[in-house]
Amino acid sequence: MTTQPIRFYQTGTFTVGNRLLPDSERSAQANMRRTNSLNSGHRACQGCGEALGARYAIDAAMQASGNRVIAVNATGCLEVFSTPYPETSWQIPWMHSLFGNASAVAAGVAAAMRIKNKKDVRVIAQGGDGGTTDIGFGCLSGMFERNDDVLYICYDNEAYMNTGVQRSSATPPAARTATTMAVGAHPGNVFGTGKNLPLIAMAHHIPYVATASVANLRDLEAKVTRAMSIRGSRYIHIHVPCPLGWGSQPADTIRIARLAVESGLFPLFEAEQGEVTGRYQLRRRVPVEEYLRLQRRFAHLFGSTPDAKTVAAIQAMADRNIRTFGLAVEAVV
Ligand SMILES: Cc1ncc(C[n+]2csc(CCOP(=O)(O)OP(=O)(O)O)c2C)c(N)n1
Ligand code: SF4
Repeated sequence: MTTQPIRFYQTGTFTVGNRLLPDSERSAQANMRRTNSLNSGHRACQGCGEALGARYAIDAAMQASGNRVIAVNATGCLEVFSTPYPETSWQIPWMHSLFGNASAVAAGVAAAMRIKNKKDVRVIAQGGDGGTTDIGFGCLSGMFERNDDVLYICYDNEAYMNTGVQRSSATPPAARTATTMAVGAHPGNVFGTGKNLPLIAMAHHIPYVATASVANLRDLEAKVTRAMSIRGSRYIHIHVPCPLGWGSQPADTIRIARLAVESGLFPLFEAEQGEVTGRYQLRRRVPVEEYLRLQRRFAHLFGSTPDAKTVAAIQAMADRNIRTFGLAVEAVV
């Protein structure tokens, strides 16, 4: 088949761009034989970033492994909306662990596969940010330290959504949740707390760490595919807007995810053995205000008494990310 040079933006569309690419470069979602791992009929809210991220991630993992994936799922929205017993939307071998031990259960499944000499069967553990950065953190760190052959995927919607939007250690500063200050001079989550799980994962020197976003699904698929080509512990942290918890319009999910990336608040990068090996550079840089204004959890920053100081502090966080990860186009020659 003859091919023609194509422009970057053409490949972002599944209807047109993929037909212009050689088979090997087409997205998993454009493949008619994709698994549809997380099938229709589940009960996620309209515009749920987590449902979208999980479908793309697991379909890409299935494609990369010749459909040999077992997934272990922590308690949380993804588990609850996909699998109201006795129904399930999963089309793959899938197991519900406890809230805090998905990585330990997955490590056990991987060990069982090794003992049974089924090394072609690959194991994925997945959960929300609460299940990952808080209650599951010890088990996850242990899995990294042992370098168990598991890909862990965290779907970060920045709070405990399944139980009614409580703060997690991944909730950003100033965001209002059901358990952060509702009133006062500085309502919302406090500054200076929380955890950056991708950086903590890198500190374990595991083979592969990446961040991804539903704003860039080709990049997400590529990172899952890369992770599946590696043995040992791997970690992917996916930013997934949650219309219910963030107070945003369901139709704005991708727009908001894109603004998080383009403002520098959610840097996209890859790291191997603790060293950053790739980053997504920002062709268009937007002020954080564009991202914050679309979400009611930040509405108190823009009301009748705007809180410019807090917005400036959030802007400073984005600017720091841009410097730290070299995201500005002019940063790399
Ligand atoms: C030991 C334990 N504590 C609390 C709960 C209740 N619980 C179930 S899901 C959940 C929140 C999940 O939040 P997160 O991991 O961030 O995932 P999300 O729902 O946001 O995707 C909580 C607190 C539980 N199932 N088990
Ligand atoms: S609460 Fe949020 S994460 Fe949960 S299903 Fe709804 S949109 Fe998705």
